[in-house]
Amino acid sequence: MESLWPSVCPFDCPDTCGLLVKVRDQRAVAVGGDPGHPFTRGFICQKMRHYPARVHSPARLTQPLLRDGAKGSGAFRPIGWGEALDIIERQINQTVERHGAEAILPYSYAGHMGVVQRQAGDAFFHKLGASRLERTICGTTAGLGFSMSLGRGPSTDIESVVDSDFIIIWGSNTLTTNLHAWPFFSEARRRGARIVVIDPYQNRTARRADQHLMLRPGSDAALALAMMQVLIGEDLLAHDFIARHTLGFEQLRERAQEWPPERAAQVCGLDAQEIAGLARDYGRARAPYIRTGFGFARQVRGGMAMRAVALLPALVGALHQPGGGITRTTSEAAPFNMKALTRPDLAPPGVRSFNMVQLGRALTQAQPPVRLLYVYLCNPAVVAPDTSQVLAGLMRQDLFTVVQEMFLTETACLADLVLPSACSLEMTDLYRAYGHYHVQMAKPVIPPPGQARPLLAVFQELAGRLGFTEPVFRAGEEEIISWLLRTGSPYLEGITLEGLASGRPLRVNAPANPYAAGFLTPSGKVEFYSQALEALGLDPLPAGAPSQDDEGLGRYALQLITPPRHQFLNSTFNEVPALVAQAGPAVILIHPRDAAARGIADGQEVRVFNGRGACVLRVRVSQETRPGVTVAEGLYWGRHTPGGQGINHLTSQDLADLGGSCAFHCNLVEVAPRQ
Ligand SMILES: Nc1nc2c(c(=O)[nH]1)N[C@H]1C(S)=C(S)[C@@H](COP(=O)(O)OP(=O)(O)OC[C@H]3O[C@@H](n4cnc5c(=O)[nH]c(N)nc54)[C@H](O)[C@@H]3O)O[C@H]1N2
Ligand SMILES: Nc1nc2c(c(=O)[nH]1)N[C@H]1C(S)=C(S)[C@@H](COP(=O)(O)OP(=O)(O)OC[C@H]3O[C@@H](n4cnc5c(=O)[nH]c(N)nc54)[C@H](O)[C@@H]3O)O[C@H]1N2
Ligand SMILES: [Mo]
Repeated sequence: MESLWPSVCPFDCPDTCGLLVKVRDQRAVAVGGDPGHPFTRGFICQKMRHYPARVHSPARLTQPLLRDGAKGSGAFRPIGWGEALDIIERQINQTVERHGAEAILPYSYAGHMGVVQRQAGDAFFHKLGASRLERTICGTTAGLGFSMSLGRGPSTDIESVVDSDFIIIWGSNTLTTNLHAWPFFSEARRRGARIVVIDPYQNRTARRADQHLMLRPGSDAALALAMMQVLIGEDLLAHDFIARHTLGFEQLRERAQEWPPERAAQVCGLDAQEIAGLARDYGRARAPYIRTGFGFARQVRGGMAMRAVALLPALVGALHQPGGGITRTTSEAAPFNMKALTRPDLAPPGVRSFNMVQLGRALTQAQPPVRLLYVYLCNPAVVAPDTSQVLAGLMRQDLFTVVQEMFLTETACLADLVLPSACSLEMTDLYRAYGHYHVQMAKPVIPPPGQARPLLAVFQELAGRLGFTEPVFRAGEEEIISWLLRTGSPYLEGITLEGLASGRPLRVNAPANPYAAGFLTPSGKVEFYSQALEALGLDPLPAGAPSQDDEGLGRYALQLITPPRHQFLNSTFNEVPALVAQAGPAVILIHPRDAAARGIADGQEVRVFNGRGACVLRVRVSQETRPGVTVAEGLYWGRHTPGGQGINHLTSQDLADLGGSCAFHCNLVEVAPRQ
């Protein structure tokens, strides 16, 4: 007997697709798109078409595993849940007794985006008094930079962009990382819009655009300031909007004067005419729109770059034009009552915290040391920067590491205890998106394999053993979802547990134009001049200085960016052989001029290195990147690369200017033929 069930894609992608899962004999035999989903409209990415192979993979963990050999040897023996939980309970009690609760550190991110399971450990670690984790690895720099200009809250609805006549895709590889936005952009193009991509290399999206500005990584703020100069100098301004809704225009005018297109052209590696032309097209468009990716914010001055770009629509009044505007994230239109689940009030005051970008330092340098690391929904041995220091930390003999996972990832291989996890098709959860305005609930459609369990069940059992009695440690998923919906927010009015139980996507009450009612900045206006930044000792105006990898300056000549690969989702899907095969070998893209200068030929294996580490990749010599810039797409597990080392051996733990994210695309490296 076959049946078809609604579900939701659990992965960290703006699209949060509505799915239909075909189930036979308690197995998911096919996953497809739900045609009834207003944003994702019935098609899914290549990765998710392989979801059944991932869910039912022979490599899936089905039993708790205890290390049974040297650390990192990968030798484990299966044990029962009772024994596994006894061990964790004992480890926690011993650690607290001997070293205090702050010697415990949870480490989690976004392997599963359902709100309940993703946050299932928070209340537990708060109550325990464990060290706090700042979960900043992805979007906090982009978020803070953007909000310093336009404020918090949701941004332009991608569905409205069909009415735009000029679309800039700025530092986003939309066709790979936000696929379901493309039909809306295409529809705008069918109606006459032009699509411009601003990106250091010719990614999949740039190939389909009408124009591609291949700027140097880290130079976006200079480009935005030069555009401002042209808009102001040629009076392509929305005077009425500026007068009513912005703060600090006169100071901005002065700052922009410092950035004639000729100066920006030097910094960006572009032609001054090209920059002026872009500004004119943008300024003359009826409803210009910008899709901001995260790309240009993953730079050491990435917050400032995002802030500068976010100011452009205010100069031309695009924020009040149907079809125009700017999109960064939509998730703030679903402001769930997260505290009911995460219970920050349970944490003792003054507990120390670690930025997750700096896990390497936390595990090797923190005093007093971290003794018990509890990892879930994250694969830091691959995704965190400065891998060699992360690995040195995980190899410490006096560190006990628990990893809750679906697969023996590189992180799990370094654990002392591995717990098998259920996946999205096997648990109940609530989903919101960061690329559209729909929320949806999914219920289990198949049972978990073997002894795999949902995260919530595991943390609740541990809480019980430690004598934690708050309701959050007993409530079921649906009860928790009902708490999450109690917000009083007009956005969530009418969204009920009963409505969600249908399994259908429900649209939140985000206004058609999120900027119609003003801006959630301190002044209520768009802030060309930001007193909040000034108070932080930072430049109150957008600043054009480019980002650079100071550590490599003068030592390594090539910039390296490390954006997502089409076939993977961060490091996930490395466990699906068909997708690994499709992704092909881990490659570094290098311009013919740079290859020739180093005697490197297409297809050769090269050593890519800097002061932080090295890895071996296969070269693709190509004009798809610019001279001086190399590109390595994707987070391959180390074991899938020729030298066994992933790309994050080359990236830095230093934080970006605002919000504490990682400058994953700001690296200087050198490349040499493999010895
Ligand atoms: N297939 C697939 N989809 C994904 C992911 C994945 O790994 N694979 N990851 C998901 C996650 S977690 C996220 S956060 C999003 C990220 O989605 P994006 O925002 O698209 O990804 P980024 O890594 O930020 O890179 C976007 C683009 O920025 C460019 N870039 C790098 N540096 C600069 C710069 O200095 N200036 C400019 N203008 N561009 C620059 C890169 O070349 C890349 O083309 O995607 C999600 N979707
Ligand atoms: N060089 C470089 N590094 C990057 C990036 C980059 O662009 N360049 N991107 C960064 C970004 S944007 C992000 S968001 C981070 C992402 O970093 P992570 O959040 O660590 O993402 P994944 O690599 O997908 O790892 C998630 C893990 O969760 C597991 N998982 C999935 N579902 C479940 C589940 O239901 N239960 C349990 N227990 N586990 C599950 C998966 O098997 C996987 O191993 O990586 C960052 N790292
Ligand atoms: Mo991310």
